[in-house]
Amino acid sequence: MHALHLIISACAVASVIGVDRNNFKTCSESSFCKRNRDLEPKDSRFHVVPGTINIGSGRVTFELLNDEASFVGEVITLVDNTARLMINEKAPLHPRYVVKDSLDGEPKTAPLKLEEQTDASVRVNFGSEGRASAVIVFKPFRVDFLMDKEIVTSLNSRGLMNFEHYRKPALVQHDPPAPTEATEEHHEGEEGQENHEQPPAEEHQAPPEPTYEDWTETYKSHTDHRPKGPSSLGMDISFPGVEHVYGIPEHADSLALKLTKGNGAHHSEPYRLYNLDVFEYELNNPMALYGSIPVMMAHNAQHSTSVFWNNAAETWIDVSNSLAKSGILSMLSYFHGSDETPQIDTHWFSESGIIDVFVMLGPKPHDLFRQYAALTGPTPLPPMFSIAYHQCRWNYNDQEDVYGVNKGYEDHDIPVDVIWLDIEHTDGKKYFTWDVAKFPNSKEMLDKLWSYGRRMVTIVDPHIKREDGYHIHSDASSQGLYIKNHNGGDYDGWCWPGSSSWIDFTSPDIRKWWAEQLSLSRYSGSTTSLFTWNDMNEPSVFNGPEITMHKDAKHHGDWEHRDVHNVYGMLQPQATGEGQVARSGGRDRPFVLSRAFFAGSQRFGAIWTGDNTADWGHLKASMPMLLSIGLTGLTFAGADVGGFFKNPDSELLIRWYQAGAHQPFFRAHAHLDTKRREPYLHDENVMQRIRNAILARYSRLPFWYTLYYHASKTGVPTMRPLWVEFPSEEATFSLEEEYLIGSALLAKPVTEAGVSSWDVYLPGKDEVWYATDDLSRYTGGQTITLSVTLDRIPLFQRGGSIIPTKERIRRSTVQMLNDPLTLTVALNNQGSAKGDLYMDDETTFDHHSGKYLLRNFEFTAGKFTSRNGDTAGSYRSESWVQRIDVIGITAQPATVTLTLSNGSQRQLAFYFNASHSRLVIRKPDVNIGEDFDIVIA
Ligand code: NBV
Repeated sequence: MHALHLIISACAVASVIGVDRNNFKTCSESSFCKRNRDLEPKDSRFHVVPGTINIGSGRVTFELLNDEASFVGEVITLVDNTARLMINEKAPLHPRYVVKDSLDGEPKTAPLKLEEQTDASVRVNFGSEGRASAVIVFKPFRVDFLMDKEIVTSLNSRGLMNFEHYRKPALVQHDPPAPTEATEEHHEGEEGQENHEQPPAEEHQAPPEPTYEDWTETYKSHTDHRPKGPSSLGMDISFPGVEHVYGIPEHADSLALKLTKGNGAHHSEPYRLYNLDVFEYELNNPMALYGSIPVMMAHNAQHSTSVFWNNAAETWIDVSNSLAKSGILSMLSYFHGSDETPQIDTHWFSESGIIDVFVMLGPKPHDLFRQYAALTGPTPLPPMFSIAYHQCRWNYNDQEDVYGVNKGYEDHDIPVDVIWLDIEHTDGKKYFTWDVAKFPNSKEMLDKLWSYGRRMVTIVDPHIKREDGYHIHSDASSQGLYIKNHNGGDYDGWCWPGSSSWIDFTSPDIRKWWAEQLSLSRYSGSTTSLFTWNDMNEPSVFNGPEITMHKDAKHHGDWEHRDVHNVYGMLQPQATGEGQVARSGGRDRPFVLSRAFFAGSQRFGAIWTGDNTADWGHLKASMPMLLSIGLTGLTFAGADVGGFFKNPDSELLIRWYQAGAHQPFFRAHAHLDTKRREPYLHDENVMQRIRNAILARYSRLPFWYTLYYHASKTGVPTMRPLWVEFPSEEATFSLEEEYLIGSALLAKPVTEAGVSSWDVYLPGKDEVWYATDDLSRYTGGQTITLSVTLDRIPLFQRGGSIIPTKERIRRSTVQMLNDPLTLTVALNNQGSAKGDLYMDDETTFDHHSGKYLLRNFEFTAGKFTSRNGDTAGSYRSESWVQRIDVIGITAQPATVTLTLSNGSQRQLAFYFNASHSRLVIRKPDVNIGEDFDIVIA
């Protein structure tokens, strides 16, 4: 056993050969995937049982039949133009898993109005201002959702719905193959009772039931005992009138999803959602990665719609396109004019659970963010330090090494907020411990960092070393906190510490226990300036099938790992964050970074895109990857700056810092085998460029923080594809290398070597864009060719926006709290602009009880105003407005007059630069919390 594991982990660490596709299933190697994918569009086998339609308040229920079993269906109408379709077996042989952890509470139902009921269909109206309707067609069964009388989403219109009801093992069941070496090893020490159901004797007399496949399934040396038999389900979902769909991360692929089936298919495999630790993942690939968010957005110039497939089992999604056939449309011709509409057809199938689909009807991208946040929760406001710059490495060797890194930043006047420790800081990979030879006094180290305003993050993975005397293992084994194998013993697999077991985070009680491990008394050597990184939580199991857990492992509530796989990883950061909050007596906001994620993960911290590679392709891929993840609710996301594997040359490293500084989560990280590459280790000119990128992040932190504030209110991502802000501009629909930060900044980081010019599309015919460095003015609706040097970060401020910054160079955000503010006003074609600023104490939950401040800024007709944007906010900031820059102003003013809310007035000094069309208003020196006006005459 050990030899095998050593080989696997050695490969995982040492080889540099790219992804080993042999470790991961293709669709045809996964029996349920193949069964579902092979289905051909046809009239659905499912139909609504006549007389079973029941229209209640906020829901329509019905029974469905196929040739084999009965099902119950519900269309639930929810507030804000959202609906849910749930289909389960009527009397399943075993309960079927319904995912609850993704949701931020029970979705709020909305009343519905019956519009029409016939023998063939029922149509109900719901949502805001009666704009949304659902039509349930009985035979063949399909459900259409309409917004403003247009069909925007059709479910089962291609008849691909499938629902493998649980059944007793059929007579034709093959015997499970003899356990192989690996499976025996995996379960070594256990009694080999096969406790999955065997057909009772009398069943043998009955006619054989149809069988889908063998009950058990083997993959390589692994046997999935699948005691309940096949249980997959699927449904087709079409988006009429749409040619672009987005989302379903995590894939290292384009932002606009590619076709996977039919004419023009780019990929031969469906997109796969199954949280996996993929060593050296490949780009342009629909293979599964570390996280899964089963949410897809469909967009055209008129409307945006999205669907959330709330299922945590292994899921695959085919994407194809078609022209909607007149036959289908004619059935619904009472809504439709045209009979030739392009559409995207998708086909979703999962291994177990139920059909549970939320449909969000928009109709605009911003509506979708709000609608999805109402279901799964928004990103809570992160503490300020966590959106600043992080320095990580596998590994900082010891306390002295950490001090050296701190000193490197100090000596070169480069801000950094957090230094990270990877797995080697522990005593033998036992999380919540320290290797005391290397870290003899962790508290002293943490306090020393804190004296510079710097925090630390340590890694805590979900696999627990099975070692006697290790307190976490002792508790977990004696109190039954581990996931079980299919025979009921503790699941025992191989990971960094060697033989390990995995905490069962699906149990609320076990999460509570885990949270207690974060307390200062349990986590010895920790302080309140220590935060957490949850890695390997897909979970990664070196000797498991596809490097993850066996699907027949058992969780709390007797659910199989198969049912919960994709949500498991999210529940670890949830428990970890709860522990950090409890540790501070409920005062401080938590910070946890997780590698695995699922729908709803945004509630529990940040994620990153895992083990990327230091090459230009991976830098480029970080943009669409982060955009997809952000579109589906998880805006607090980043990619390892510099690339995890291999050594970046200095040009790539500079470009990566420039990109990372303009992405939502900004952390440099590197593999154990790479050369040290902290910014201060490079030549002066390289170091200065990296430093400038980091400074660009720090100066705009007030702006980023305000964007995170908006994300916390409405779910809107901080990093946005251009079409989110320019929804009717088709030229933006496939752009993925450039993006907006909020709605005011457009970034297109350089992602190629040796370039001296860089093409940037600036959206909006009526818009003006200003390069943030030389203030050149460009009109929108065109592609410009920008000349770039290694110093230049292509970044544009949108005319009509006002951006707050803090310009003093500091060690960390702690020292910046009360620093003065600069406001940059970029004028649009009408000579006006708007913006806002959110502030609070940056660390605690006091903003929940009103301790925050929101300012609204406006510039119009030569007058700048600052007004309270939320009178409920009572935070008093010590920050002052030190400068106001007005960009795009053509005439030199004669006077600039400040008027305070008490009526007192003062002339302000100013400076006008005609060639840059820039007016600098000096020292208004007004507290940021005050109302004031400035008139330029
Ligand atoms: O803990 C070591 C690494 C970590 O540095 C990296 O960021 C994770 O994605 N970890 C994976 C395990 C091993 C990777 C080869």
